[in-house]
Amino acid sequence: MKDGKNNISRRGFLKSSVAAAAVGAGINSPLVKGLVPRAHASGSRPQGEVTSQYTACDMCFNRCGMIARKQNGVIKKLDPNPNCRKSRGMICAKGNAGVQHVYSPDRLKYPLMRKGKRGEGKWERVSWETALDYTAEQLLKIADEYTPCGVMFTPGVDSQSRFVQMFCDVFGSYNYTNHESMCLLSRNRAYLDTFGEVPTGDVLHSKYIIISGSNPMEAIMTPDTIDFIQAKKNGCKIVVLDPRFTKTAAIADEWHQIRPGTDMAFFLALSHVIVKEERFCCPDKTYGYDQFVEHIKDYTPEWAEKECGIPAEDITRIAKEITEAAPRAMVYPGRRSSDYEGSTQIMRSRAIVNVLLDNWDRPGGLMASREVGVSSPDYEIPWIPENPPDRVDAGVVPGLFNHVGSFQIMREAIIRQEPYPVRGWFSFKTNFMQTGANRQKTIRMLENIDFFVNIDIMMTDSAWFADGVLPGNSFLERDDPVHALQGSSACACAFIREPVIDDMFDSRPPLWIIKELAKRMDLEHHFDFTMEEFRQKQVKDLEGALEVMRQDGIYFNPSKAYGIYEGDPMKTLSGIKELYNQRYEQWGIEPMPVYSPPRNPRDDQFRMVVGRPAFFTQSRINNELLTEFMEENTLHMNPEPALKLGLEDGDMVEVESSAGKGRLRLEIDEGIEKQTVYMVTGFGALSPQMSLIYNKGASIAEVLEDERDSICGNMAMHETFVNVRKVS
Ligand SMILES: Nc1nc2c(c(=O)[nH]1)N[C@H]1C(S)=C(S)[C@@H](COP(=O)(O)OP(=O)(O)OC[C@H]3O[C@@H](n4cnc5c(=O)[nH]c(N)nc54)[C@H](O)[C@@H]3O)O[C@H]1N2
Ligand SMILES: Nc1nc2c(c(=O)[nH]1)N[C@H]1C(S)=C(S)[C@@H](COP(=O)(O)OP(=O)(O)OC[C@H]3O[C@@H](n4cnc5c(=O)[nH]c(N)nc54)[C@H](O)[C@@H]3O)O[C@H]1N2
Ligand code: SF4
Ligand SMILES: [Mo]
Repeated sequence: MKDGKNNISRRGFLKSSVAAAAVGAGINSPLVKGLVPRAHASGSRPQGEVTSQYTACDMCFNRCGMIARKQNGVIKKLDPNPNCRKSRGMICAKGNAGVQHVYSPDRLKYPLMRKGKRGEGKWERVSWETALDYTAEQLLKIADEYTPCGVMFTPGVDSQSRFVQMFCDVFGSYNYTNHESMCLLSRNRAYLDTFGEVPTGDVLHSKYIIISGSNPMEAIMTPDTIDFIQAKKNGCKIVVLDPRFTKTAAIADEWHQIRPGTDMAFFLALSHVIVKEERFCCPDKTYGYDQFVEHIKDYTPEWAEKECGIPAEDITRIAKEITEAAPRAMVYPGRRSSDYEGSTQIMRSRAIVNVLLDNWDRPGGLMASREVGVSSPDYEIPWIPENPPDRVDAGVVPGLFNHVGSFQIMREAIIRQEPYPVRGWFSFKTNFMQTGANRQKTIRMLENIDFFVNIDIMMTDSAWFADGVLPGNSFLERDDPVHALQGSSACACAFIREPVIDDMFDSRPPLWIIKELAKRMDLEHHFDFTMEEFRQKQVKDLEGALEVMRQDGIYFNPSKAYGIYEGDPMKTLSGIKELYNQRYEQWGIEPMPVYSPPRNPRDDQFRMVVGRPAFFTQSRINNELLTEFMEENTLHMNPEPALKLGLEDGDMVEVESSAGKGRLRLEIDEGIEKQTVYMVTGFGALSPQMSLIYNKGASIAEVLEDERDSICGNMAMHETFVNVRKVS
């Protein structure tokens, strides 16, 4: 047993969970009460003492509060932490499967260096000393020849990714990117350019919610996923627009099978009705109201019906209903928006409806960031005179986020070696070979990469193509910095992780790896701190917070939840909510969303859309407890086109786009739009060491074409058109 300070004695634990249930009564008492654990499940007679320790899940980015139960040095079970308001005292199937994440036989055990050709799978086991020496030498060599910007850094979602960012900065590269440019940047762009801030939805207190382009019943977001159910019980009306009949559609009051890519037509028409019927209270609190009224005068419900397929009378009715519920109403500010070339403007049309609902910073509407109070310790970024003037992906789209750029544009730049060569890749906890659309292009990019080092816990497809593979440790083996969490009215909280078990095999924590590399590059002074010293700096303004994190597994800051702005200006250029965006005007793009119909597949083609099931996170599916739910992916197709193509449920089909192809079984799905197909991400692994998913199903990354959002460079995956044919 490590002497982690957040161990809970069993008695202490039971006491604290009962207390938590009582405290939580105001929030969600039946849920929390149901979770007070019994000492042991009846019938189980453990041999050694069962110890319990607080931690936080890392099976996806939500970081739900957890309690690890350990016996004889082995983690036996992961339970929810009832004190955690963000996760409402729950964990999901993926969280439960965290035990298998740690103990998977497929875990990377030692540092490996490539021997054969890339992707050939010939590896040599080396010591950490050798691996670190070689990695540092290669990165320095590239920096020497091509400047430090010659190395691209891509850390994934992790509490320690901040250290990778620091490493990138002090190494001297601007070429940092992460999952965000394949995930949520179009959403962020749109909300920043409307409200000056990216909000969270106050689902729990809402009376009317339109969910469009999100599927929170499967794409789990805490607490939203749980709160949708509670809100519905409280009488909230839920309207879902999705070309697929999802689990979210299943709990909704209304589901409209919208034509893919036409959401803007629906939302502009919604605005049209709200404005025309003078259902908006406060035009003077917005920038460009008059121009907006003029702009949407022809976007009538009758016009929109022809575009999106949703009847005009429904659009008119929904506009009336949602404004009657306002301000306790919203268009849900869903997360993933890596869909269309026009995603930012589609998202803007949704954000604008939220402006018209006057729901900003109010209960049941959109919430501004609450204060958690965790600080980000400063560090100095060196000035490197020989570096190029900007990021390698700069200047291609007007609304690029300078801090993360765009993987899509970077990959193009690396392939063309323009505007300058990038020859190194440092990746921690990402698997772009499965999550970046157009896998063949990623492989092509590697032709111009002299050295690719990948830190993962498994030999993923990305690791399989690396030159050096370093085994990272998992969340249950780690000391992590303080991590602040936001997420609706429930939470402004923070937690830490302390090791539940020792590092398995020869795996190492990210900060250790970075410190060791920094030592070899004369950069160690930047990392001259212990984890505890770093945490102390993070909580310098929160007296006693670390103790609370250790005692309860979570610290909650009871800061103001609503009315945070209270008359203060918005963080937009005009200081008020922008219907008309001045910056877009400066950039020479449409200041208000202008509808143009999506590109559509030919009659013999289908549009591929992405999404996720509740039991997998992205490509992290090589987990025995989770592949039980799905052993291989299938291609979902509506019965009508299937009949035309002579296809039956279970047939083996080939799905092919201009990017690539894959073979998998067909699944007849009555809930999917006729010219749309869908498949789950992560299967069809190239790496034989992903033993549960190697050669199982097909990889969607191989098939997805890689268009991009024309404003912010986010990957646009739903612009993919495919042909489907039967194969034997
Ligand atoms: N086709 C398709 N593509 C998509 C999406 C989609 O839905 N479909 N979604 C997009 C979105 S929204 C996102 S956010 C991105 C996500 O893109 P990625 O961040 O690339 O996604 P993951 O599959 O979560 O990759 C995480 C990697 O971290 C490894 N890992 C897990 N735990 C640890 C650990 O403790 N230490 C280390 N070192 N490694 C660890 C896993 O083995 C895995 O290889 O993908 C985007 N791409
Ligand atoms: N179980 C699980 N939960 C997760 C994740 C995970 O991998 N697994 N990943 C997490 C991450 S990183 C993210 S970003 C979030 C993503 O969470 P969400 O933003 O909810 O994303 P998706 O699951 O991609 O859902 C997108 C939905 O949009 C639909 N859609 C496709 N085209 C259109 C269109 O033109 N119009 C409309 N109205 N709908 C359309 C798709 O059919 C799909 O149901 O989920 C998070 N939660
Ligand atoms: S939603 Fe599930 S996988 Fe994600 S952090 Fe919570 S319990 Fe873990
Ligand atoms: Mo994401």
